Amino acid sequence: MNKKFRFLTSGESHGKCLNAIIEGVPSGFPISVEEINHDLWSRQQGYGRGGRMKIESDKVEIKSGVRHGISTGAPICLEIQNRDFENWKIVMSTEPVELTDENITKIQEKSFTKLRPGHADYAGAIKYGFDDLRNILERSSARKTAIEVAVGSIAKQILKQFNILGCSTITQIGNIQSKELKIENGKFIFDNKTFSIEEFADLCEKSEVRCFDKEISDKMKSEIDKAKEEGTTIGGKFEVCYNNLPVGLGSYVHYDRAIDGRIAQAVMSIPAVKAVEIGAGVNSATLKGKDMHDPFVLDNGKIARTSNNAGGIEGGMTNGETLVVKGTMKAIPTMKSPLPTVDIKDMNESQAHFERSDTCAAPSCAVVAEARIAIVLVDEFLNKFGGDSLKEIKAHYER
Ligand code: EPS
Repeated sequence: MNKKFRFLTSGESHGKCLNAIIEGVPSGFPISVEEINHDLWSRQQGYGRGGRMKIESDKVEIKSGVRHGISTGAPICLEIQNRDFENWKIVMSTEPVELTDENITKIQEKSFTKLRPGHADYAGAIKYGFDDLRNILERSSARKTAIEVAVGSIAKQILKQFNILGCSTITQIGNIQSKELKIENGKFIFDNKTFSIEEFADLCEKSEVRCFDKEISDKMKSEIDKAKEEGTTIGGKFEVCYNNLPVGLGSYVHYDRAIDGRIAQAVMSIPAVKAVEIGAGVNSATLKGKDMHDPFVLDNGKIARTSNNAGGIEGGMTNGETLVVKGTMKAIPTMKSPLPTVDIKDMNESQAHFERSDTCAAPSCAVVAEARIAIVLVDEFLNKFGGDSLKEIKAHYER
C-alpha cells in the first residue's frame, strides 16, 4: 500500500525531546501552531492524570516544511521538548557518561528489574536483551503519543479545509457509563437536545473527564478517586466521530486497503487499548440482519439512510455517514499497590516496580485516538483526491 501521508516519530519518555517528520503534506495548507498546541493541551487534561502532567506543558516547534504559516510541500519536522529531561540528563544521556560515584548512583536509582505485569517489560526484555527495564519503559511509555497528537493535529487541519470535522468523548470510566448518545445526520443528540459536532466537541473539551454527559462526570471522577485510594488504576471507553467524509475512502479490493482495518490498527496500537469497534460494534452479534443494516431511502430525490449501525463504513469504504469508532482502554499497569512479579536480577518472587503514573488516562486516550484516526483519514483522502497543492486537491475534490 502506497501511503501519501507518511510519518515517523522518535523520542523517549524522559529523553530530551519527541520528534516527528511528516512527508506528504501538499503545499498551500494553513498550519496553525496554536491549533497543534491546543490538541497537545487536550491530551494533557483529564481527571486522574499523574504528576508528570504538572511538569510538562507540551508545546510544539515546527522546524521545517512550513513558511509563514503555510505548508510548502517539503517534509514537516516537529519537536516537543520534555521539560522533565532537566532531571534525567545523566540517566537518559545519549552520550556515554563519566562513571563517577554520583553518576553511577543516579543511573542505578532509575534502573529497575521487577517486571510490571501488563506492560511491555517482560516481552521487551526478552526481545531486545536488556537487564535494565528502564530501556523498555522509556520508549513503550505513552509519552510518545504527545508527538502523535501533533502529527494528527496537522492531519485534522488538512481535513478541515474540506469541512471534515472530528470529536472525541468518554462514554465509560470503570463501571460508570454515560447516558445514551444518538448520532443522526451528523448531529449529536442526548437529553432531547441536539448539538452540532463543533458544539459537542466543545462540551467534551470542557469536561474534566472529557465526557459529554455532565451529570455522570462527577460519578466518573469518584470512580477515579476510589481507584487512587486503593493504589490501583482504572480504564474506560471512548468514542471518536468524524463528519462530512466523502464516500469511497478506503477500498474493498484488497484487505490492507479496507479503511475499517486501517482505523482498527491505528486505534488498537495506542498503548493500553484492548478493543476497537465501528458503529454497532460488538452489539452486531445480537442484531438480526433486518435490524443491523441501514436502509436506503430517497430524501428529496437524494439517496439517504434511516440509521447508521455501520458507523459510516461499508465494504471497507466510507459511505458518507458519520464515522463512529469506539475504543476500550484497560487500566494502566504501573500501580502504587503493585502485583506479584518476578525480579529478573535474582529470579526471586517480588512486587512489581512502581514509579509515578496516572490513575486514569482514558480521556487522553480519546484525544490520541481522534488524532490517529485523522492520520488514516487524511492518508486515504490524499490517495483519492491527491495533488501537490491545496488548489489542485480542491479542484479534484470539487470535480
Ligand atoms: C505520559 C507520561 C508518562 C506517564 C504516562 C504517559 O510520564 P512519567 O512516566 O514521567 O510519569 O505519565 O505513561 C504511562 C503511565 C505508561 O505506562 O506508559 C504522557 O505524557 O502521556
